[in-house]
Amino acid sequence: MGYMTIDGRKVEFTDEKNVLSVIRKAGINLPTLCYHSEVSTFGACRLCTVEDDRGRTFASCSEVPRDGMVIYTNSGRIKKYRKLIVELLLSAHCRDCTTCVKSGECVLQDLAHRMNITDVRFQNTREIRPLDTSSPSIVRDPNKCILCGDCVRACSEIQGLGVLGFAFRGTDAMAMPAFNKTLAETDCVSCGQCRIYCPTGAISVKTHMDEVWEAIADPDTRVVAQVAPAVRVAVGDAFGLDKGNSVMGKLVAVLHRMGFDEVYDTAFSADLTIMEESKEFLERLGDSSKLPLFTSCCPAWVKFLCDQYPEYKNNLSTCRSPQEMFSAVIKEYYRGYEKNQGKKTVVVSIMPCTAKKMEAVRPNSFTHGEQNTDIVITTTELIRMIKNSGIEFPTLIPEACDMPFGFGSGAGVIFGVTGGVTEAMLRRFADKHDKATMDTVAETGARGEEGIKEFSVTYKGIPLNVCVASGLANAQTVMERIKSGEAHYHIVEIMACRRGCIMGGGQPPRAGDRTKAARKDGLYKADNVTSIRKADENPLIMSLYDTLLKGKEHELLHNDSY
Ligand code: HC0
Ligand code: SF4
Repeated sequence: MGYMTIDGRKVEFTDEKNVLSVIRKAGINLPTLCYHSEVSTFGACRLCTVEDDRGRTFASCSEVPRDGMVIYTNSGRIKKYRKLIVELLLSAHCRDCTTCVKSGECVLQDLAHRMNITDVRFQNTREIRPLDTSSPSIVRDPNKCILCGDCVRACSEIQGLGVLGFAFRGTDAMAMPAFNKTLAETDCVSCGQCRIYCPTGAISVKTHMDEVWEAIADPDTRVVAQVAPAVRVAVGDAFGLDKGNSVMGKLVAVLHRMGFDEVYDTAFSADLTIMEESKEFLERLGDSSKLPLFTSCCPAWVKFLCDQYPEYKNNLSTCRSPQEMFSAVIKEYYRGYEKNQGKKTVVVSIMPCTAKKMEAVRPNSFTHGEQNTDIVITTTELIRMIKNSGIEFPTLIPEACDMPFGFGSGAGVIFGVTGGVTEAMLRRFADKHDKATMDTVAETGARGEEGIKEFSVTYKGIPLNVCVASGLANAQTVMERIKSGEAHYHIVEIMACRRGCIMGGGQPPRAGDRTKAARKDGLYKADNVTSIRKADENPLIMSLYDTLLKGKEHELLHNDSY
């Protein structure tokens, strides 16, 4: 603990790891392009440079706070210096701001505006490079790379993959895959965390908004939407509503107004997943085979396991993800003229996730040769489409989902946060459904922010070891421990994104600690106000098993292979 003087005001510091954090705590939003608290400090952009009372300038992200320091964050010299840095970055940057996918969210654009840069004095001499559009989920535009290294550190430190690195030297330098490979030729899992960390348009979501508008405009097409759990807690913020509060009812209303014929909640098929996955687990437990059971709803994790640990493929649950189960069920429902009345059905899935775009085109996401999910759009694309429609989102009166698949239990809703799938499964195993039982399940150890959680529960007298992890670097640690025989689990839940889908690669980027906590709390609150909190008590799921699913459980709800 100590004190420093920042711009003439005395500020206390405690365990802040650098001067930048103390400055921000003091309410000064010092700009940065390469600083993120969850990855290592790089110190490359120098925008957080400050001056001390002896005239020394230094990057505040790389300086440890010391008692008695006197810091100036906005002296004339520093302001000039900072403006020059942004100007130099802009001089080597493609400046098609009006048509850039990142327009309005770009940190560089925002800084240029903040610093009143209306003219760039230097000429761009970099040659124009081709875009990498090989990935089904993300696009890399080397002309917008500012070498901050954020994507490189996110991919290697959080995801443990290291798909991106620095290549070439001097003015030719850029962040890209090794050996000039395209993203499709690497071990990229499409999680989109590089896009979340990228401050400019150098890495962006591959968008599919036009395809959705086209389907809506076609009178011979029935357009059906499913909305993932984590989307509802990330949209309100973009329209000035409270951070993290679920806006599911308003989303249903706006999608109807935009022209969708039917709107459903992916929490419904998350309930289906729980029914199938818990049944599968009990079968494996019964004959002690293919344990631990690995969850299979996160496609980035599934790809990671198949690429890096193929010897464990058989341990993956055969369950399709809720996205794929729902789409297969909707397509089956409208198969046959009596139901479809000659109209083609297009399923649009609205996800917090870039990897879901990859999952939708995976060979095992087809039923009877037809792709289950036709179009996947991310939360960010949905927000843009709502703005495009001109509908005033905050004033909308909430609406309910359509029937016959219009209700998901609270168990399905919490899928969007790390530990949610496990908690939903443990609820399924519980005999009772009263609040006290639900509270007991919530306290078993599945909840919480830690990247790796381990705990034991007892099912019918059998002790079960459970592991819940998020972030692929953590998944790697878990896998190595299983491989070496150090850890023995029965159930392992992995989500590729830290904290789960609420922090997916398709969510609005640059979520600070407050936003992260609000999204998580928002999902638990939405669960709390749902009258049915166990998947096996969802009456719509029960009737589906007696009707449309009869004899078709495997073909519609499971993957034959990975
Ligand atoms: Fe998720 Fe899902 S919880 S992966 O993050 O299981 O994207 O929100 O929709 O499919 O339900 C994403 C979120 C989903 C699926 C569900 C699962
Ligand atoms: Fe997608 Fe969720 Fe997996 Fe992230 S954790 S890759 S958002 S499914």
